[in-house]
Amino acid sequence: MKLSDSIYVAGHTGLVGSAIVRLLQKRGFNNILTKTHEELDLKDQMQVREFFKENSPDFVFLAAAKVGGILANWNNPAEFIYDNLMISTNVIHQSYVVGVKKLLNLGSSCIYPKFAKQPMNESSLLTGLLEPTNEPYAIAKIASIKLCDSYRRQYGADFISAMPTNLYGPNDNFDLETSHVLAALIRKIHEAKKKSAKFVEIWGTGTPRREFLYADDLADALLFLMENFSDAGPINVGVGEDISIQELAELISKIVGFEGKLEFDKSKPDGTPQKLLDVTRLTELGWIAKIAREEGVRLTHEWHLSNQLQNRALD
Ligand code: GFB
Repeated sequence: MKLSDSIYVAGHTGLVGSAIVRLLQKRGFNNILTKTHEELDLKDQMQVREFFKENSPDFVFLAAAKVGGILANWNNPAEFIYDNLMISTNVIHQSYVVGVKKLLNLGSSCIYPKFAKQPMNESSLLTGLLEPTNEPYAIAKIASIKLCDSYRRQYGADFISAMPTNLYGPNDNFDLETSHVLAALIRKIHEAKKKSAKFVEIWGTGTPRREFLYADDLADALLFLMENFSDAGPINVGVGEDISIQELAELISKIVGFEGKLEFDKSKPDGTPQKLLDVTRLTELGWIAKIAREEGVRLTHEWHLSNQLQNRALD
């Protein structure tokens, strides 16, 4: 990739897209193309067609998606399947139409079966039933992998699909109803500490295990894949180790300085019992994660605090 190549980052305001833009800017890329949701609705086929015709980017990072935590997925299945199918279909097809040199499509580790053998290898795709809480989202993401693979096989398009594990970092969503667990626990535990609460509520049993990747590490891996990888099928991006939700809550309590108890609300869903990616393929290509979990949680906590202060200043 040349520094002057035009690179469209779809979803640049989100957790992943913003990390990709930060990295591209740091590396000196000077032709980064972004559009806000108001300027370009990626669900709208005509708008996407016009945008690609006018801009004809060299490279595309497809980081735009309707995403959310376990409850958001469960409560909004129609949006999670429709929005994601429309976004992927429009962006991938128009990238082919204008001859994009390379496209990187982003999925999620929830594409793998609920009871896939751990750590989950890329070959476990479509070998079993999905986790019901996020099946619509997972189906849309599987469809987007198959779109890339089909355009690769039929038209020779260089479209690749990266499957990150659970993510966190700056620009994450901290809304308690719709967020993922790590952001939610930073906020809940921080607020519990401020109120000197005796306990904090954690959804589920605390036993599910998740792997967490810092967004800037993911961006680094994605640029690495854009420059060094070209193949069909998903390629996993993770750190190679997981932690239980209870252990995560304990780690965040330590970082935030909360000394109260953890109370588990078992009426809330646990989701998949374990989600740990097999990252052998990526490691063999020469990439490993660099940001340790404790450091990443600290940075995310700091970001949340300064962002909260900024929001208050604007009130
Ligand atoms: O991150 P999370 O919402 O999604 O939840 P998934 C992970 C685990 O944390 C579940 C527990 O076992 C939750 O019950 N948990 C505990 C909490 N307290 C909380 C809380 O306050 N908020 C949240 N959100 N969880 C999502 C999928 O699954 O992961 C998506 O639904 C996507 O499709 C994404 O793949 C990466 O890891 O279970």
